[in-house]
Amino acid sequence: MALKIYINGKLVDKEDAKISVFDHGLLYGDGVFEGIRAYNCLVFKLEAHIDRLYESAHTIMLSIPLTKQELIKAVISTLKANSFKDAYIRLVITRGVGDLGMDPRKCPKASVIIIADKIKLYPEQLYRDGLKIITVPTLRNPSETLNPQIKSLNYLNNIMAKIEAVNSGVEEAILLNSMGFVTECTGDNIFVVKNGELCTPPQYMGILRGVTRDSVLALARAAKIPAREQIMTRHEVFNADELFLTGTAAEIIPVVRVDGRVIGTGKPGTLTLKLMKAFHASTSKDGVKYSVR
Ligand code: PXG
Repeated sequence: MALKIYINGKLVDKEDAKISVFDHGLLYGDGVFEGIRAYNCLVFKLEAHIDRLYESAHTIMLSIPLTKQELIKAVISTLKANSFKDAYIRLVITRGVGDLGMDPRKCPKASVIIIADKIKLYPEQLYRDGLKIITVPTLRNPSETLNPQIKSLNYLNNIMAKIEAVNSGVEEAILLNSMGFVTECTGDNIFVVKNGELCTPPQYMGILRGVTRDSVLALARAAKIPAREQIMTRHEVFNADELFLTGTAAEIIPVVRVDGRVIGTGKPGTLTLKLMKAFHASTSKDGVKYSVR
């Protein structure tokens, strides 16, 4: 059965899921998106993702032609149409069809696209052994230029960093800001563990406030693990007892080497493993339920 894609109110076969070359999402990266996961017929943290999507859209003055409830319904319909119990969901809102000028006033209606597909994960082995990552020359967009809090269709900043990581033979990259402080990775937030305490860079360092990051902070606090937002340099990263990344696609993934330095014991840490367990347990709880035939 062909994959069913939602475009502007219709569920169509993948082959027929097309948008105009005049769509400003394509011409200018003018739009916003979300990456969401469904676990065993539960869309994890769907409301948090929807809220963030509407906030991104509000900031770029993009009016989503559906209410939040209607959009939630459309996500569920897309999952049901594909009989997916587990899925990776990509919600994309573009400025819509305009002319070749960048003026968004020429785009009368935003396009709404929902793609649900099988999740592609990092190989299981990387969760057991941990990732090797590097810091890259590309700096994170400063908030005062393009706020990373807007999850926009302009991901070149992140893609540049990804290219630099891949060129060096690793999967992920740490991006610093212009002051040399650690921000985040290309599509994941970063956490260090030091002396039993969990630290992650604060939002004002110029990061996307990840939904998974928020979940991990809440899980840590519930487990009485001290957790705080703290600015950090590479020095704190190199000298961490444990290090891990968080994101919707990657969930929690341990990191064991940064720029050639071994982190902690060189193996995923005990606190990291504990949080991975707690996170997996939480994916059956916090979200919007649905059923498939
Ligand atoms: N930082 C950035 C810059 C992101 O794009 C995260 C952190 C983690 O946020 P959540 O809410 O997912 O915990 C993201 C999320 C990918 C991919 O292929 C990841 C994201 C977006 C697009 C693709 O891994 N991002």
